[in-house]
Amino acid sequence: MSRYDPKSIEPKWQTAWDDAGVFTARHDPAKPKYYVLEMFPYPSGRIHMGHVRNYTMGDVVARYKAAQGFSVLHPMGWDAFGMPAENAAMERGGHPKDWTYGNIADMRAQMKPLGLSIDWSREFATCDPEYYGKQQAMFIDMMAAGLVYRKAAVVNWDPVDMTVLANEQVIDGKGWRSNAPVERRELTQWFFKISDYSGELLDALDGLTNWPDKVRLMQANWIGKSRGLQFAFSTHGAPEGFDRIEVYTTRPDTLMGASFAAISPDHPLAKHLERHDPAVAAFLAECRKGGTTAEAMETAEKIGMDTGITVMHPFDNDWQLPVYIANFVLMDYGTGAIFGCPAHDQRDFEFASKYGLAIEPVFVAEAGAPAALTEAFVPMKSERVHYIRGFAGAEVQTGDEAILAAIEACEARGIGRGVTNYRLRDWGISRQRYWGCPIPVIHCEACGVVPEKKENLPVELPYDVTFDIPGNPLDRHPTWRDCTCPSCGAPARRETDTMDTFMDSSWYYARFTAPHATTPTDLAEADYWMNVDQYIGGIEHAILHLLYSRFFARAMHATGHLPAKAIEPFNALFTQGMVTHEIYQTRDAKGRPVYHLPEDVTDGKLADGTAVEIIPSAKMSKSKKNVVDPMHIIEAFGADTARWFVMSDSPPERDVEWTASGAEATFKHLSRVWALCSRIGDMPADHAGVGDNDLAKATAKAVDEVTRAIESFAFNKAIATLYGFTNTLAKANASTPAMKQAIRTMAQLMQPMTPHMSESIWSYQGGEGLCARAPWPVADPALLIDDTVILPIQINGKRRAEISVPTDMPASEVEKLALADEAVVKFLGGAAVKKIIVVPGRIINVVI
Ligand code: ANZ
Ligand code: ZN
Repeated sequence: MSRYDPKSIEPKWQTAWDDAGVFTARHDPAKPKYYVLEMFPYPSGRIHMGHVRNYTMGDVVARYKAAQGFSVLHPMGWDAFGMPAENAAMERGGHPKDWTYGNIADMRAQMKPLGLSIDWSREFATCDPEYYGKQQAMFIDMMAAGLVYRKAAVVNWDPVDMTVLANEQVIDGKGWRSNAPVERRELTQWFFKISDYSGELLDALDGLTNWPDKVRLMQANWIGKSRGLQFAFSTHGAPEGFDRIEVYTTRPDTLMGASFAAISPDHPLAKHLERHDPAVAAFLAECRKGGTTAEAMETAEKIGMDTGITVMHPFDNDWQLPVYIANFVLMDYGTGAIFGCPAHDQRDFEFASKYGLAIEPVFVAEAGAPAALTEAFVPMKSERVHYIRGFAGAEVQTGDEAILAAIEACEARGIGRGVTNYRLRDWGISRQRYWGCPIPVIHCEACGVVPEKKENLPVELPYDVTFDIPGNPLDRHPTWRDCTCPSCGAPARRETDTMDTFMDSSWYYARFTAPHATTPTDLAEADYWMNVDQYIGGIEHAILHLLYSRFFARAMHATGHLPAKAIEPFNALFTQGMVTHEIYQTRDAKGRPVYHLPEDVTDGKLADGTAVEIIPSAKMSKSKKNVVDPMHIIEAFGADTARWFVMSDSPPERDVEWTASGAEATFKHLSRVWALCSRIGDMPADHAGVGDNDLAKATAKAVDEVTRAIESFAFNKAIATLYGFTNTLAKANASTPAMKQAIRTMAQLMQPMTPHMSESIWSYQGGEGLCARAPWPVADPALLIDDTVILPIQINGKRRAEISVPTDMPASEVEKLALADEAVVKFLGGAAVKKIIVVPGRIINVVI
C-alpha cells in the first residue's frame, strides 16, 4: 500500500458506491427501514463547515443503520425559494431562477466530495414546478377542508416605494431601499388555521420523548396556553352597538385593583370612533407607524388615548373606569380589550404613571408591610401572597389558588366564564413577493375566490419578469395575472401573493418518500418510510419550522396525503452545535477593526509580519472572516479528515472549535492508520503471535464501545475509542490472520466517519465486497467479560493500594499477593497484621 493519498482514493470510492447503487433507498417490506434526515440547506452558493458537521452527523447515523441491516432513506434537497434570490436580481441583475439553480449546482458539486451516503436520485428543489405544483394541489385540498381562509392583516408598507416589505427589509423602522419610515397597512391575506390545533400541538409534545427538552419547552411557550376569565364590562357614553366590551384576563384575582380599561387600536370600537372623531383618527394613525416585527412592537413607546367612554366595575355599580385606546393591546389575542391593574402588571404600571391613573395593590408580600410601589409587584403565580383587596378564598394564598377561586366566584356571580386561550396565532402565509410558490386561486368578479383546476397545476411562475422597480413583478405581469375564471369562464385575475417559504419546508420530508409521484405523496411509500426516525438540524429552527411541520403533517393527514401515524413526522430530533473559530483582527488608521482570514495568518502574524489580535472562538461568520472553506480543507487533507475532525473534539450537541493544528493532527492520525494497515499487509502470512486472545478482547471492546457511542449520539466518544484501539493494534503482537481481522473490524468501525479510508483498508485486507455494505460487527459477549479484576486494599479502613488479580483466584492466594504488594509492604513498615479479610471481587481489608 502506498502513501495515504485522499485525493486519489476518495473520488475512486465515490464512483464505486455510485456504480453499485449502494445508497439507493429501497422499499423492501422484508427489512426494517430507517429514515435519517438533515434539515435541507438554503442554496446560498457555498457550503460551510456547519453544513459539513450537520451532514456528517446524519451520514454517520445513515451508514451505521445501513450496516445494521436497515433499509435506509437518506435524501438531500434544496430549500430554494426566498428573498435572497430576488435581492440578488435587484442588486446585480439576472434572474432569481438562474441564480438559484446556479447556486444549487455549485453546492451540489461541493457536497459530493464529502462522500455522503445520500440517495441523490431523490433530490429536488422546492422551486421545481413539479414540487411546488404538488404544494398547490394540497393548498386546494386544504382550502376545501376549511383549513385555509382569508382575513385582513397588517403588513409593513413602504410609502415611497409603494410596496409591502418583509420583516427583514425593515431596518430600524425604515424601508431598506427608500429609507422611508415604514407604516402598518391592512391587506387581505391568506391564513392557515393552525390555531385549531393549538391544544393538540401542545399536548402531543409530551409524546416526543426523543426530542430535546428545550425544544419542547420552546414550542410549549410559543403555543402559550393560559387559563383566565372572559367577561363583559357595561359601557357608559359609548356609541350605539357598543354597550358591552368583552375583556380577557389571566389575573381575575386583581379585579379589585383595576383602574382603567383599554382596547386595541384595531378594536371595532376604536375603528368606529375613528370614523367620527378626527382626534381618534390622528391617534390611530400614530399607532400605525412603525413595522410589524415583534421587536418593533415590543420597543414601541406605550401610548394611549382616553376615549371619554367609561365602563362599570363588575362588582360595584358606582365604580367607573375610563376606557383608553392603547397601542400595546393586540387585536388578535384574547378579545382585543383588557382591564389594567397597574399595581401588578408592569405595562399597566407604566401606562398608569404616564396618564395619572390610580395604582392600588391587591396583594402584598406574605411577610412584608405594604409600601409605596416604584414598579409593579409581580411575584410568581405559585408564590403565596397576602391579599388585602381579594374577593375569593383565603387572605394568604398563592396566585394560582386565588386565580382559580376568582374564576369560580365570578362564574357564580354571573360575571363571565373561565376560558382557555392560546398565544399561537393563525399562520399568515401570504407574501407579496415573486420568488415563492404562487397561491393557486383566481379572483372572479362573479364567483369570488375560486381555486385553480387541479389539471392546470402547476401554476408556474412566469420567467419574463424584471426587478428594476420595487414591488411584486407578478402584480404587473398582465398575461400571467389575467386569466379566465375556472368556474364561469369570465375574465378573471390570478392571486399574485406567493406562499411563505416555511410552507415549502413543512412537507419536504414527506415528498422525499416518493419524490417523483404525480400526487403530492404516494401513500404506500409514505406508509413504509414515515416517520423520519432521526431528524438533525440547528436549534434556530426549534420553533417555527418544527411547529409548522407538525401542523402541516396533521393537515396533510386530514386531506388524505399522509397516513395517521405520520402526524408527528419526526420521531427523534437532534440539534447540533456550531463550528467555531478564533477571530483575527487588526485595526485601520481610524482604529476600526479589520478582520483576516485564518489562511492569511501564520503564528499570529500576517504575511507582512504584522501581529494580529486573537479574539476567542466564535461561530464561523463571513463578516468576522473566521471561516475556513470546506473545499480548501478537502483539497489539503481530504474529506475523511474534515469528517473525522468535526465529529471528534466535542459532543455533537456542543460547539466544536476548528483549528488548523487539530485538522493537521487528524490527518496525521489517519496517515498512521494507513501505515499500520500497510504494515499488517506486509506481515508474512504465517507469522505467529502470542497476543491473539488479547487482541480479540480489545477488538470486542472497541466494537462494543463504538456501537454504544453511535447509538447514543456520542460520536466524539466513538472516535476516542478508535484512537485507543489504533494504539492497541499498533502495539499488538498477534498472528497475521488475527491482525488482519482486527484492522478489518477497525475499518468497519471507522466507516461511518471515514468511509473512503475504510474502503481502502477493507479491500486491501481482503474484506468481501464494499465496506459500506458489510454488516456491522458484533462483539462476542464472552470476550467482553474481564478475566482480571482490580481490588482496592484498605489498611485500617483507609485505601492505601490496589492490585490486579485473576477473577477466579482463591482468597488465600489473593491474601498472599496483597501482603507482598510493594505499596502495602512500604506502608506496613514491618507492623504486624492482625487480620486480613478478602471480599471476593470487591475489596481487601487489612487490620494492623
Ligand atoms: C388584568 C391583569 C392584571 C392582567 C394583572 C395581568 C396582570 P398572558 O398571561 O401572557 O396570556 N392581555 C389580554 N389580552 C391582551 C391583548 N389582546 N393585548 C395585550 N395584552 C392583553 O397575558 C394575559 C394578560 O395580558 C391579561 O391579563 C391581560 O392583562 C393582558 F395584574 O388582565 B391581564
Ligand atoms: Zn367566475
